[in-house]
Formats: sequence, C-alpha cells, structure tokens
Amino acid sequence: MKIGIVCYPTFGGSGVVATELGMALADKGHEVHFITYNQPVRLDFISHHLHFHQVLLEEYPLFQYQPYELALSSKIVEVVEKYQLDVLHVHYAIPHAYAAYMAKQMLIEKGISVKVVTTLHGTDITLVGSHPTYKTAVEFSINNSDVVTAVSNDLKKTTNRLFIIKNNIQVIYNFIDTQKYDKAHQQKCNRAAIAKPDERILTHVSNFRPVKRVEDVIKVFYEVHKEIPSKLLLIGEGPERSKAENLVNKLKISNDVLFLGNSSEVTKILCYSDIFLLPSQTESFGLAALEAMAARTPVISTNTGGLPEVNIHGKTGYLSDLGDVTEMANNAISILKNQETLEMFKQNAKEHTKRFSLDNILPIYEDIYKSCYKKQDL
Ligand code: GMT
Repeated sequence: MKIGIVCYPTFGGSGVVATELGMALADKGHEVHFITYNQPVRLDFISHHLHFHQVLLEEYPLFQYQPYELALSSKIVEVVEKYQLDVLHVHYAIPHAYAAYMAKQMLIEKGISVKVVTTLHGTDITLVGSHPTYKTAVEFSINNSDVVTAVSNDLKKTTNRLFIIKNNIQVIYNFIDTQKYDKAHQQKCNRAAIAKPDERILTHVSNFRPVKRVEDVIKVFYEVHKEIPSKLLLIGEGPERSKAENLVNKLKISNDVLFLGNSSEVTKILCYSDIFLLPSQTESFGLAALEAMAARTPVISTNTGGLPEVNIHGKTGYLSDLGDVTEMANNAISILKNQETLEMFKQNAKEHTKRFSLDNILPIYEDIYKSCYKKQDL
C-alpha cells in the first residue's frame, strides 16, 4: 500500500511512534511518504520505500503567525495526487487532522478519494486540544476522520469525556521494536564511563515541559542519593531545563547529575540505567517508560493517565500519586538496595514489554489501512 504519514518530526513521543511505524511499514514493503516540516529525527533512509516531503513556509511581512495548516494541506494534496496514496495517517490531532480534512476536501474536487486515519497521542486532547481556543476545530477534525485511534484506554475515555465524539475510537497501544533493544543489550554497555561500580544509575527522558515535572525527578533523586550512591542522567531539552539546573545546584548534587541534552542514542543510554523516573502530571501512555522497560529498566512513575496500562505496580516498577516524591523515592530505594530485587524488576519490565512488541501492533495498523482501502473501492 502507499501510505502518507503526517507527524511532528521532533523527539516527542508522537513523532517517534509515527517514524518507527513508517520505517516498519517500509520494511514490510509498503511505500511510505512522510509529510512534515523537517526530516523526522529518528528517520533513517535505509529503505528505498521511504520518502520525505518537506512542508515549506513562505515568509510574508503581514503574517504574525505563518499559516502552517495551509502549507501542510497544500503539500498533502500535492503528494497524494502525485504518488497516488491510498491512505493518510495523521499523528497528533492539532493541526494535522484538520489539515488532512482540508486536503481530503480539495482532493474530492479533483475526483480523488483518500481516507484519513487520525491517531490521538495525548496532549492534543488533554492539555491543548480541549482548550476553548482549539476545541471546536479539534472535535470537528476527529469526527471527520475515517478512523480514529488512541494510544491508551485512558486517552479514549478522556477524549470521550472532553469532546462529543461520533466515531468509535479504537485503542492501539504504542509499540516497541524489542529486537533493537535486545541488540543494544548484547553490545558492551560502557557503564564505567558514567558511574563508579558501586553507584546506581537513575534516568529521565523527556521534553522538559511543565507536564513532565522535572523538579520532582530531581527531588526523588535527591532522596535516593542520600541513601544509595547514585548518578542521575537527564536526557532532553525544554523550557524547564534551567529551573531543573537551579534546583540541582541548590541541593548541591551537581557532581552526580548529568544533563545530556537531546539524544538519538537513548537506547544506548538506557542500557546502563537501573531506574527510570517519570513523575508526570499526566501521560496518555508514556512511551519513554516503555522504551526504558524494553531496556530492562524498572519505572517509578505517577499513576496518572495511561501510565497504569504500561507500568505495573509492584512488578515492572511502582506507581504513586502525583507529587508524592517521598513515596517515589522510597519505592526506588526498595528496588535499588538489593541486587536480587533489582534483577527481578528488570526481568519483569523486559518481559512485560513483549505485549507491546512491534510484531503485535504493526498488523493492527495494516488492517486499518486495508479496511480504508476497501471502503474506497466501494
Ligand atoms: O509527552 C509529550 O509532551 C510529547 C507527546 C507527543 O505527542 O509527542 O507525547 C504524547 O504522546 C506519546 C506517544 O503516544 C505518549 O507516549 C505520551 O504519553 C504523550 N504525552 C502526554 O500525554 C503528556
């Protein structure tokens, strides 16, 4: 099949899922066309079935804000027409589902029919999408998509609570290429470059937005560090970074906290992590937690949103109420202080990710595309 994928090309979870999905589809022989403003960060062009079409914006003095949706929908029309795409899969409702709807209408005028699959990822619903500024257009775009999917049961429930949705939202969990993590685990993990042999390594990966509560990450680490020799690795960039640095300095733990910035080597970094911290205000799914678990890292997280569907309390890690840094620290200590317990949690975390393997999830998306294709033929 010929599939168009519209996504954010950044390190954020929705872009990562879209890119990994596109690459996996190309590996299976589908022709995949990414349509976005930059080349997706995780995209590597090892397959000749992969194409990237950049959405370019024109500067004009009148525009305070450049009309990205207009440029995107024009580009979608161009690509669908030129490459005769069968289906468009848009990740993150804002503004992708809206742009896809507009493109679809323009294509109808040209006698071309294309189906639109929209995948809701979380903040497009919970934090941004339901805001009165966007709500009407987001609800309209969801209701006018041919298929709507959400990455967790919790996100489906939240979408139905916040919007009046006519379609049945299909839940398709995010996935992980387990083989990629197995390979990374087999390669030599250069742990000595980061920590001394008796030190534990705690890790956090995010876009450092307020929703991630990076200060809670540091507070949890501070408590753990008092009891157990340890290092904290912070991967990512974002608006809360300087606040986080200030707190690290204030708590006088800067020698043991490493800010590593954005990285495309997360798999390698996770290979020497002992605990992953994700104390988010909300997470529709928590792909970062799943990636950590695939790398045999137990997760200490909040119990918000879809996190309980990914992290199993007492098995793959622990879940706590939002802001309960003391409990999170105690849970981390209880895992870290005993090597056997740590090994058991590591094993459980790895085992649990099998149900989210790419091999299980990819056919579900393919079936959705096929069903769109059939609808089109009628
Ligand atoms: O977490 C973010 O701020 C990034 C955001 C995105 O859309 O890129 O992540 C959302 O989608 C991910 C992939 O489906 C989920 O794993 C994240 O939980 C979700 N983030 C939130 O709900 C806050």
